[in-house]
Amino acid sequence: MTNQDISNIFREIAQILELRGDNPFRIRAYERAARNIDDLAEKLENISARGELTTIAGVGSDLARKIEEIISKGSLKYYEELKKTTPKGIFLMFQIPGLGPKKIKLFYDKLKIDSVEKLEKSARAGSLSKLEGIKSKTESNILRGIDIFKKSKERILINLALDIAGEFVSKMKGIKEIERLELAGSLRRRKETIKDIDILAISDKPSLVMDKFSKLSLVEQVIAKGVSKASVIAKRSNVQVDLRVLERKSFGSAWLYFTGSKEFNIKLRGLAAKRGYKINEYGVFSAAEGVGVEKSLAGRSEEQIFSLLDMAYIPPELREDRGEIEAALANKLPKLIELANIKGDLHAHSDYSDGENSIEEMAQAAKKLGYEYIGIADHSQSLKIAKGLSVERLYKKIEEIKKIDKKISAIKVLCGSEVDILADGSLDYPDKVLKELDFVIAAIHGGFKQSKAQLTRRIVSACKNKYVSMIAHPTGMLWGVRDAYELDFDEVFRAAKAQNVALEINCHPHRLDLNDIYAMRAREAGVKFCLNADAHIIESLDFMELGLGVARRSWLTKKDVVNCMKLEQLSEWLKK
Ligand code: DGT
Ligand code: CA
Repeated sequence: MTNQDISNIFREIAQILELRGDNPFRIRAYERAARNIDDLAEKLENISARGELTTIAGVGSDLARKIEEIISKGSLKYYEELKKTTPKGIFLMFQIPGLGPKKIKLFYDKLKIDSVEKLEKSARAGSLSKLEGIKSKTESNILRGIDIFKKSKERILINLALDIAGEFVSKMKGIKEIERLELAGSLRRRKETIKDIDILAISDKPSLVMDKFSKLSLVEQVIAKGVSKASVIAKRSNVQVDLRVLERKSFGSAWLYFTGSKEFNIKLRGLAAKRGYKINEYGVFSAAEGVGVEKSLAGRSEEQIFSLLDMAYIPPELREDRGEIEAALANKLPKLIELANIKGDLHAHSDYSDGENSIEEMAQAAKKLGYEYIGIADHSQSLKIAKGLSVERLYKKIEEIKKIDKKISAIKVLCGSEVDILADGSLDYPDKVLKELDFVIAAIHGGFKQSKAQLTRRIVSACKNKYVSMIAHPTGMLWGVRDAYELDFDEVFRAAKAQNVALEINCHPHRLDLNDIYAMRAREAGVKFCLNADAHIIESLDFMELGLGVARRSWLTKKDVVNCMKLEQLSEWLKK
């Protein structure tokens, strides 16, 4: 049982209870526990073995007992009983953004709708709006929600893919015939979402490796098994995992080929051809030689191939045919930002608003990561659902942070706020309050349906406030929930640059916002960035690494990113 299996059980319990109109507190408790379990870095089994389940935020003695039952028996009686009352397809309907339990129940009771497919059909046929209280606008909203839902099912998020790939790699380390093991494909390029996981291995016993791989306990189903390639479906998330077994002498060329992207491969092949080479997954060959007499000129390592083509080594994150090949030929590739360059995080939540940990716990966790500073930025007063802070509580927090900062050595604790940009573009605290903070990160949390011009104006006017240093998750995209809102990006980038406001690369896996496409454009426009984990619990501070992938894919160097500055410089910049 993985942590996710267990959190899914809790999530489904919450959904069934919702349908029954059960006690809202009970429902929230299951949801909260599920969310916090997803964020854990450690396996529940290990925590349980130490008898420490109740130290997990939101897990009391009752839920701890249920987790223990799932771990020891592989199932939960309470859940199995509840589940009998609910058709399976209903659980997927809960994942459609904008569709709540009341409507799900109504559609099920009145129209026997118990799957996403039936729901889509009924919405298209207009039968939902024949029900009392359902407008045709609701119908089109549901169809839009179904689109977002479907999109989120086609690919999985990078953090989940990394996790699953990590499990495969760690199990495969036990296969002694494997000499070397590497990830390839979109996962190695650190794309935000992944269709399938590509793994390469070196071995001189490929068929043995194929056998052992396809029999791993992580495998749900084997879809293909050849001499040197196997494709399986993993139990987790039903994601496809491809393994290719290679010879040592062609590993570099295969790694290059299967890392992609496809567009990069095509461009590189063209370049090689111009130089009289033929390049494929087996090596680099002289184009002049006839078939059968070919001798590989390079192929052991990627470095060897780039060097034969007389170009600099291109980091995997850049391989998208966005100018990196030309830059590598001219020896003008940027020196990409690295995790070690990050000196702190300026967007962390605490239990003052909707975070799970205290300020002090957040600060200690950030210190463990080696950060020089941590910025605690809780929500502002209007964001009631996230327990946004009244002015009074904000002042209390400022005082508390001063005390904590004195108490903890070797890390600076900064007091900021994630301040809502209201519908009219004004900020959720007056200037005289903002002035008291170490920094302000402004964000849009509502009014997403405004026009492009209105939304752009809101962000631009936030940039113009002299206390605002950053704009959080600039496009508002939330994976599986909503698409990015419309913005005039050129105007936003111009304002950010002119006002010296950094745009956030929010590192939370559901956001990764700005993404690489927009961040590249912003960098070209001369904008600065800030990489923030937006952690609501200490474990999530590690999301930084996911945002780092986006930053590298966007060609960013440490000079482009404000939280690569040391504390002293950063403080200067915040004051500006
Ligand atoms: P994904 O799986 O959609 O997230 O993205 P990738 O990039 O991992 O794509 P995938 O798994 O289909 O293929 C892995 C790599 O293999 C890809 O990045 C480049 C290479 N490749 C696949 N198909 C082709 C092709 O038709 N032409 C060329 N040149 N390369 C290909
Ligand atoms: Ca892939």
